[in-house]
Amino acid sequence: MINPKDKHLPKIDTEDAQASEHVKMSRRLFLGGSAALMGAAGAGVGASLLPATAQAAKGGPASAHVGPGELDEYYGFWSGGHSGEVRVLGLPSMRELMRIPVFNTDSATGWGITNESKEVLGNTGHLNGDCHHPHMSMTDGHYDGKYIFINDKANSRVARIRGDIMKTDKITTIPNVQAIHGLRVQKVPHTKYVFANAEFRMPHPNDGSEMDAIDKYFTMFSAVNAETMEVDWQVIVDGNLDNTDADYTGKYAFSTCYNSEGAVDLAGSMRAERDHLVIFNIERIEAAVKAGKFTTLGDSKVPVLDGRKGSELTAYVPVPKNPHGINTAPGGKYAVANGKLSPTVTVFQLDKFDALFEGKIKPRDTVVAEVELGLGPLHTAFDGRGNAYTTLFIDSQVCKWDVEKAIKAYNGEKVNYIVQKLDVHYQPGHNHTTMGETRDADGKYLISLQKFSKDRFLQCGPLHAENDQLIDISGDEMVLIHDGPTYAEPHDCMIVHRSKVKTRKLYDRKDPTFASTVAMAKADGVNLETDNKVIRDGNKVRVYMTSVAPSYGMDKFTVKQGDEVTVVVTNLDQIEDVTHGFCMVNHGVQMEISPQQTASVTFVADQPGVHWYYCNWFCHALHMEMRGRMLVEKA
Ligand code: RUQ
Ligand code: CUA
Ligand code: CA
Repeated sequence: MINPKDKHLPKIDTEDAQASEHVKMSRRLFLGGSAALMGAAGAGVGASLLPATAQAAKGGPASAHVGPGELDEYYGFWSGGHSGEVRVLGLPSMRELMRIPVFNTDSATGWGITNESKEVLGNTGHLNGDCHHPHMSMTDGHYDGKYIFINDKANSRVARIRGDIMKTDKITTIPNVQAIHGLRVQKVPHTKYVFANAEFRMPHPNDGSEMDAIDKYFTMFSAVNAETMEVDWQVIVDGNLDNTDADYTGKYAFSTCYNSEGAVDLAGSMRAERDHLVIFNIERIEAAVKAGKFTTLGDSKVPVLDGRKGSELTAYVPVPKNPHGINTAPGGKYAVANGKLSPTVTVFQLDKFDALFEGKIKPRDTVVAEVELGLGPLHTAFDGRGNAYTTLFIDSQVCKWDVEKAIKAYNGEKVNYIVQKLDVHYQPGHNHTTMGETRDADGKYLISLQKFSKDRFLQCGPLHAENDQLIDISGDEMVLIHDGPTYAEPHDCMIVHRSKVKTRKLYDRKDPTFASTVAMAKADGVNLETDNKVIRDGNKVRVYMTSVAPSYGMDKFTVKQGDEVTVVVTNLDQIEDVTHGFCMVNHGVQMEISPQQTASVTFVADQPGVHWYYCNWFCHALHMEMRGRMLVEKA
């Protein structure tokens, strides 16, 4: 086994390996230190941070170390897979900064427990989720910081997270499909649509009358409106849908299909040597919707168009074999489909799609290279300098290759398009470069997300952590600089320069996330900012209280056994980071109330007696004393 460290660090001629290690270390520390000083002199947020690479200004690879009190240069948004959440990391330190509950319940924040979160979650009754693909909204191919979207394969949903407060604010269930997998945003002119692939083919109508008429099954490509979060249209396709991406003109989106066979079993879905990429012509689809050339399915009102083979709304390009990821290069000249069961990647030249839809060229004429990289290519990322980085699942490697040289080699020239292969540990799926899915790809870091960690960390029972590895790609060679254990399962991530993310420190009192609660208070004649009041409405009781560290505005209230009690807390603190909580002991309720936020929770007071409530977010030296009593009178 090759040690990647030996391969890529500059050779130092000494017999004492430890001494050379020491030389490298101190040089790194020296560079880090001087960069820190420069950062301090340059001052201000956005000034460059310590080991800001370009192979750490040629002194060796960058360090993932970000010193105490120093800020990271990038935000990483990590899919939490079947944990159902999204995680926010800082890069290069890989420190976990925040968790954003989405398709899960979260005890700390009360997500799935509070009325405000239940309103977002809807009443699907699903407490689980399986998210894969987080992507930030864009304007003209640049991240705009406004939203982050994520799919839920488990319950066929798409969620939106607000960039300013980092909370989920909308969740949409996609009708008439099963298992939303691939998700990407329209990059240009701005994110009007979020494209969502439904993976599994199914009967229509799916009314229980038939299981085995599988030739009648189909699935659909959906366009979710980024602002309304309604589905604007759906397109029926041949085969199934795996991953998706969009171009930089706003005209096309395209998805891979691994099951062109339409099989329902494993062997069947591997029968064909080629499956396909399906290209969606957005202008034509929008025109067809406008002209009323659509149907609807079931109870849903969403326009459904037929994009199966022969339709002028789509084009199908054969691609070997069970292709998985599809990735558009920054700037949008090329997109790369990753072969999975074929050792190849297929390179499409996107400006040929117009000619394809005009019937001037054949589907395969859009392919400008199809070259071998290694076993199990799954996803590709780009550095903005003409290099692509493809994960090889079976080889446990990242392959760096030169796109223009690959095209030359495909055309018969004798050039070596493979630049380097780096071992990763072990079995990579997605990878992602800093800013790499936008026009602003800066080629500093690559994240490789491994499905297995095996022996890399202390073990914690049979269930292992996964391993997210940080690689410095700023120089001629990739150098592994950090191993990051993660909990199930970061399918995918994206890395956004911190200048693109602008978050609030306090809630705006007009924040729409608690607008319904504000409206309820208004109807009760309650001023949330001043009043501490109990309102009785039949057997429904609404308890309104304020909070200022270290006390609630109300230290006791009385209800009757069997009442449905809604506690509404408004945090009047104006100080950054002073979040309060509300927990009613033995009632299964708990929530976060951040500064200037209103949050509410409803429960049944079914146990007579005195019940304590307390603040469970540490807020003050007298945090333990921040508590009160509810008396439940026997019915
Ligand atoms: S997929 S490991 Cu769910 Cu994005 Cu490729
Ligand atoms: Cu308020 Cu702890
Ligand atoms: Ca197949």
